[in-house]
Amino acid sequence: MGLYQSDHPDVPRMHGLHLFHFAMSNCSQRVRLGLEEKRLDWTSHHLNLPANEHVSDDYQRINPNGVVPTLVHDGQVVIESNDILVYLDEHFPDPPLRPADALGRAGMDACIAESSGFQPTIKVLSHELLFRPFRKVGPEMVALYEKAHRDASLVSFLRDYAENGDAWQARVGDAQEVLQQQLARLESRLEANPWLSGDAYGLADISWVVNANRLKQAGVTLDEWPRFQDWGRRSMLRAPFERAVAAYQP
Ligand SMILES: N[C@@H](CCC(=O)N[C@@H](CS)C(=O)NCC(=O)O)C(=O)O
Repeated sequence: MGLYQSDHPDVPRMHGLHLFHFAMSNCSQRVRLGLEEKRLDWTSHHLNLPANEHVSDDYQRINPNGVVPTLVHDGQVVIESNDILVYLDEHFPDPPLRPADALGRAGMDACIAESSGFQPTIKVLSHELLFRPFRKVGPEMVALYEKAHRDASLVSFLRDYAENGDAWQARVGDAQEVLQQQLARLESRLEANPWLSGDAYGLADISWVVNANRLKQAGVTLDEWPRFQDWGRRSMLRAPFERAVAAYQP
């Protein structure tokens, strides 16, 4: 569980639910969707990622990984989007978004773990297929980011993206391969269950639908995966998806 003991002086003063997020971040969309499905009120702290607002010392005291989202609930910091979903379901159990039986829960947990493992892949694909026309990153930006961000792997990601050379193309090739393997696993899970969470819509669906939406926006062909396509369409028809994801899209 992504609980973090922050020493930031503002954190203990945050009552209720506070979310540090970015409109177009898929990990932020996931948590906003969880909050909407639960119909919870929350206070927004919007950080503009392309403007590097998350790279400040101040924010890295709240989230040591220097990424969004971060939930603060009555002074408790929770990081990692999928851990935040589970935290919300534990603290606000109505409506329940996890199967009641242990076997069902284990299946759903495994599917959520796959979503966490898929983040580096969707990040590469998003940058290559969707963001590149809008997100120009030059060497000065990389240098500024490197100076301020504590995570070396994020720095090397940004450098590879900015240079757009062999290292970046290798990332894209790997991501395309992982994508097909992952879609095959999801397709097979949907052969046995109407939802990725099992019999009913739940946390695994919330976790994955933001990625399905990203693939759709990026124009990825999904003809080979009809169950996944149908599941994505059903999941995106839900009213909370409109409020948490679609409403934030430009
Ligand atoms: N495992 C983390 C990943 C969070 C993450 O990578 N967030 C992205 C946006 S989706 C971010 O803040 N990136 C900022 C950066 O790379 O500088 C989670 O699920 O919360």
